[in-house]
Amino acid sequence: MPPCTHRPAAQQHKVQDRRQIKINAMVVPSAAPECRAAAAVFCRRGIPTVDMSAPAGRGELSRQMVRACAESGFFKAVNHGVPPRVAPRMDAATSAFFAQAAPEKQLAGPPNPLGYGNRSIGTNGDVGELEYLILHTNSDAVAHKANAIDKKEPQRFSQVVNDYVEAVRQLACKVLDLLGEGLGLRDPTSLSRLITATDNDSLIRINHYPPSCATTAQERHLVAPPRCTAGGGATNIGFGEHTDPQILSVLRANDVDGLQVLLPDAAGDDVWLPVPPDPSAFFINVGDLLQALTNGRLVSIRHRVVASTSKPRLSTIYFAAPPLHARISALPETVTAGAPRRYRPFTWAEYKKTMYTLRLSHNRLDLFHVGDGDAGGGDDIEQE
Ligand SMILES: O=C(O)CCC(=O)C(=O)O
Repeated sequence: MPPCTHRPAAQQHKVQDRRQIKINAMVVPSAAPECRAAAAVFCRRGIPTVDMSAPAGRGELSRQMVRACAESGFFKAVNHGVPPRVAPRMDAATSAFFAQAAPEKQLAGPPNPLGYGNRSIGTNGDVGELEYLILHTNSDAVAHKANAIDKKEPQRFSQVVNDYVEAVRQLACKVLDLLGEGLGLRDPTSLSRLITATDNDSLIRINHYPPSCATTAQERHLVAPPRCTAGGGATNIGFGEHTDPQILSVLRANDVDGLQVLLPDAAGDDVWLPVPPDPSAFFINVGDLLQALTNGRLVSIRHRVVASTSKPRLSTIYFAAPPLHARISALPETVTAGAPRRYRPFTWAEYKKTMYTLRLSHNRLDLFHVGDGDAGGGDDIEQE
């Protein structure tokens, strides 16, 4: 096994929509871990990295982005334009929250699904080595929750979160508009308009992984035997494998590693690839809804977090979502005779409801596949 890959037990995720494309044609290479064999191209060229300042022009930027999202569902955005003080302020405010004693933090819980949670993820038995805070990005919702999160200065906490949300929303919109252009959409802003609708359902999630469940660095780069994970897991799981259900996720973390993405190697077998941390960058994940909207052309990326060694990992993820009533259906430009419609139309509310009945690792989109013979044309995005 090469040092930068973990082969998942029994290759259990041969999902129907899994891309067959190998990782190639990546953009600006960034530092990659040592790698001997599997997923060698990814390892050799580094993770797909996109320079948002568009040194080669906007057209080339949108092509690079579509390629990264079609091949791996994931890229690292550099020169992203997020003001430099926004993220450190958010880190300081959320670190102060997590530094409190447990009874203080519990005042912001339980996660139903918003609020403070510890180890338990969702209501179907998933657990991870982390504590977290989930907030709706609506400023009224932030202000309401801030009273339990920062009892001394709730308004200051709200301001920090609102500034962060605004900055990452702008980044997400820029990415979606560029993807819209690269996909040749008649209205390239149709994707970003879903997440700027006043009643959008976007969330912000802050994960804090304490350094309690230690593996050695060597173990993390090999197949890590479990040390403190019960139940025969192959590694110490901080956050179990899953795809993000929304449209797009914008992830930023401190300089502690742990994030891994699942991608096929040269033989077509899925392997876990560690993503080197970079607090100056944002990592963009395609979510399930974007896969459905693009009729599978862009693929949602399966990822997980493996518990780290000596330092706590702090990550903040903005999940860009449409309004609950938004109807999700393949965009007409993505449906052709050769690429018939893959998913039946559904609302985000319906998708969320289904998601809440399933384990984290479930491939939820498979439940929305159209059967043979009922694949019609694509629809325009509608918000009912
Ligand atoms: O904490 C991380 O780096 C990623 C966590 C994640 O995938 C999630 O919260 O959905």
